[in-house]
Amino acid sequence: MTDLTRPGKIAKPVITSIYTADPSAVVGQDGRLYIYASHDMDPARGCDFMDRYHIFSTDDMVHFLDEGEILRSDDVEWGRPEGGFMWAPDCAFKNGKYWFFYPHPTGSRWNDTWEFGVAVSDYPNKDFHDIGYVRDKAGRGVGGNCMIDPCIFLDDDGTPYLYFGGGAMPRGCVLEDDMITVRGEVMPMEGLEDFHEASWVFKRNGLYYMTYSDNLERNNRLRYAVSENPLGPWDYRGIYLAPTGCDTSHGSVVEFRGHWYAFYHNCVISGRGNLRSVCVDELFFEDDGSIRLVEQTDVPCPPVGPAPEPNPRAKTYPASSGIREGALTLGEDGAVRGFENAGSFLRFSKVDGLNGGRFLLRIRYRNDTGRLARIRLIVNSTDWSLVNLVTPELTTPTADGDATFTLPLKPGRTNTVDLVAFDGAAEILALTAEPLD
Ligand code: FUB
Repeated sequence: MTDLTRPGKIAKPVITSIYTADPSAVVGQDGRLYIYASHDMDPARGCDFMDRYHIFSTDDMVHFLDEGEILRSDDVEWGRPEGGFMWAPDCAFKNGKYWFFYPHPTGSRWNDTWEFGVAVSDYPNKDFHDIGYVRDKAGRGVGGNCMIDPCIFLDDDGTPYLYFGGGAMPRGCVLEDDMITVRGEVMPMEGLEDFHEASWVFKRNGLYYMTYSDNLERNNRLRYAVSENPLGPWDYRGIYLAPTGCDTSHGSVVEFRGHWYAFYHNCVISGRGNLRSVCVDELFFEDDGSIRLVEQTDVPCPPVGPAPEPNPRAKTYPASSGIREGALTLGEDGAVRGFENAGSFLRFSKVDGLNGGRFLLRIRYRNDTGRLARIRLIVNSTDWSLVNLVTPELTTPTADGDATFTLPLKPGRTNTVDLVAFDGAAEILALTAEPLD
């Protein structure tokens, strides 16, 4: 019998270069699977600094592409002055547009002032802009104390339902066609046992499922309940994801190319509950519609589509072509070894941004030290992020010695990319810049 009170086997994350959590997996109109995740900024301070949402996508459930940053707290005019606190988001397609919902406080007293921001785009993966937050007919926000984790669910007839809540207060409502105004009343979701946060709703064989995290101390799990009505009352069914080794748990369930998947997070890379990593495993239903306990695995899901083709417009810059500053030792092949003295850096100048736009930067590296190494990624003098160079035990075919990060480059051979040693040791082999648009 599985012990459901403590972590068992720990899964290998599918996103390793930066820390991500709270994955909402959604199949786009183009048939690709998109993950709308929150971003645990590194270094962390509680969950206060969470910011700069990145989207990830896949066609085959093996290779996950960083689509880049879509929204940061600085872009949210109505948001708290101190920024941060961009928590678990979700997204849905309606009226020809993608609607991205995210919880964010309006004031400095963050936990009393949550609202549900809405950003909209013609695309599933870029060009989102904030249009304000969800309000009732009288123009009042529907958030408030502990009101986090929006989940947007579109029923077969196109009716949009919004779910949210935290701290034993699960809520649900219908939205108007404008996707930002509540139709009718916000209702308590009844019948959920030990609700903590992280609502997620999907439908299978005419039955509505609500998943959510529970309150098991330092070891939250994911539970579920079912209903014949999208707003309940719900019939509690059980736990489908055991503890992942993190204090929080948060996930989504999605059907993609004939398989069902459970997305969730753990903290196996960092060992810290506020620097989390997105994982995915296949999910199975029993004949009676109940969900089998998800097996958290350290192997990739079987591919359900073709692996991505190499991008013919990608350009690779070997480490030996970079300018080295500080105590970086070199191997015979010119690759940078011993990349471990904080502040030392490897500079690639004249990186070609072609016509400008979104580029995936791929840092090829080797880390056989047995521990995590991190570098700071600075492009055109802007500090974008710390980037993980994880050890082979944690890489998947996606991240096989490649750390990736998507950001905008300027047109032409005008871009400077600095990889600055932060901690740990690794060998940098090359940098590839790959245009995404
Ligand atoms: O990621 C910040 C918060 O932690 C989320 O909103 C919760 O669901 C929990 O995962």
